[in-house]
Amino acid sequence: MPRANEELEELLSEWAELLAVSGADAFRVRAYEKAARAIGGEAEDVRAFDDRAILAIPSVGKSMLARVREYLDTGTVQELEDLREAIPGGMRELLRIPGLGPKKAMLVHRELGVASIADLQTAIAGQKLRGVKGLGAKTEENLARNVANLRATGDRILLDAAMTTAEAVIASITEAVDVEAISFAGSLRRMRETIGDLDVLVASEDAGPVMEAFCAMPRVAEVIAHGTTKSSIRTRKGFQVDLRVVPADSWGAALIYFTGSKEHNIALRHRAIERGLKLSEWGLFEAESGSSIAARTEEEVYAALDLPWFPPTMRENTGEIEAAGAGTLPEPVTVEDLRGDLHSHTDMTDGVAPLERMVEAAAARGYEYYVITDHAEDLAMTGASREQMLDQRKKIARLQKKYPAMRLLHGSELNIGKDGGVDYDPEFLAGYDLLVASVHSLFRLSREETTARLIAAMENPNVHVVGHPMARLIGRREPIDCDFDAVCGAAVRTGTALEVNCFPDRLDLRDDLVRRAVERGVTLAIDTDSHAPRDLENVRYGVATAQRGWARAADVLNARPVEDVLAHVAAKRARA
Ligand code: DGT
Ligand code: CA
Ligand code: CA
Ligand code: ZN
Repeated sequence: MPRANEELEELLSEWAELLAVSGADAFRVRAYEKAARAIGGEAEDVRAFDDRAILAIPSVGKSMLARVREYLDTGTVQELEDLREAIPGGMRELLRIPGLGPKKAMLVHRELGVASIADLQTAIAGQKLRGVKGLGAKTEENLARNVANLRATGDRILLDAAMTTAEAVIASITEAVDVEAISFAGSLRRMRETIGDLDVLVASEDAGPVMEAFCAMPRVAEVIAHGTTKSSIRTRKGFQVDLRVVPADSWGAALIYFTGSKEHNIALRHRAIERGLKLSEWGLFEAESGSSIAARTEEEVYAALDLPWFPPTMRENTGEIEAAGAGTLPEPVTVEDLRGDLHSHTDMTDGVAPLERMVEAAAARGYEYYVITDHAEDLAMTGASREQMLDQRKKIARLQKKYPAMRLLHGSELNIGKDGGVDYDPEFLAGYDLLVASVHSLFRLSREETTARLIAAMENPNVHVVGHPMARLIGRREPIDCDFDAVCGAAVRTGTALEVNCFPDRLDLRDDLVRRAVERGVTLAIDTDSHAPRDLENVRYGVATAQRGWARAADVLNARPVEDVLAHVAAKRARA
């Protein structure tokens, strides 16, 4: 059964949004948002929690407990159902548009009858918004641009949302029927940063019951196609899922085919033809006689083409087949290679969980070290004062005694200013074990200014890792513009690591930039930037992104022992 945490997070965020569009006060909306984040960020399945354990989750009080209980007992909450009835379904999607808050969404709904993004586009095209009191032509132009932006990536979904759905689909099928093998395939298995549709592959001699179970899942909103070995559905969240059933005999060939990429498949097929063979989703065959050479496992099929097995993250036909042939394909970094995390937050700044809970979650992963890097003072509204930081350092020292096998390090996430300067002063910074520095403002400076800004930050002996270096938010904010090769050059020269941030809406550096950085000898840090215990599990997305960029364990700072990480910091400070 899927964890109740994600379901509750989704339910409470929907609730918060519906409250917002219905004009509830901001304090109430915030309470639902905070509870949603805290429950989603809880590492254990709340289904197994008693009332006391639920109340121990940050931001969950008595009234929220009652709603959580009602959901766990009945599968829904009546009060939310009433809100759903009262507010048109499309209103929620309007809130996805940057620049259209709940107040403006209500305004266009009341004045123009707009109840979906499509309605809004029609209203914008007809220049109707500028006539509404409180909006104007400027707002209309901004919204037009933001809607267009949203459409550009809006049809693809983020990796973690796709993964959560795929895992739930697989659980539903395997609970209902026995199958010989089941896997997600397509771009999800390759861990692209966004996913068009979800592909699930099943090996079974009896496809009928699998199809039935798939189309009857509670999350299905619409059956797009129901065939004998292929079906497609759309979930209530609007995700399309394609399912295929193949015989176990051709599992390996089918998995290669449906994992793709299409370009990787095409290159494989050419390689087969060169060898007098024919490759399809059914297997690898002799072209003349049609007799089968290999089909049962991926390894067999690749081996018959004189190739090693490729991790799905490296199947984009960007040179992997040639490199494998030449014996130069790198062995990519894995989740197991990581020994610690260099970037994490607590509720002292904008995290949802206290220090103790974050450290407990890191220890549960078996990490050898964990760096707490709450936001520094220059970050408006959020950053911590020096007193708070020093107080946290004492708490960490006390907590360290409880964790003899894991080294706790005190850091901070500094803010890179316009000219590359950072928070605090050199004396205060010298008191930290390790420092991350990130761009959190002024995202649209010129290419020259941005390049100089990043390089200046890296020249600072107290900047050891650049956090989410391109500052992008997938589908919401473009990367900052810089001369990336110059940035890599400075990273190598100054001994600064560049982060691969694991947050599913960041994945920054993104895959192609990882590849360029690795080629230039840059040291990477694969960090979760966790704001909740559950976020630590995002390592799999960051590691996949690093694999897509062909990074090896040797390229990754936090795949090294703690002594090496501290030596990296000391080496940089010694140059000053
Ligand atoms: P997406 O869904 O846009 O994120 O990307 P994919 O890669 O999941 O693409 P999708 O769902 O259209 O197809 C799943 C896999 O099936 C794809 O990765 C490779 C295979 N495939 C689909 N169409 C073709 C094709 O025309 N030729 C070949 N060789 N393979 C194909
Ligand atoms: Ca797909
Ligand atoms: Ca598909
Ligand atoms: Zn952070």
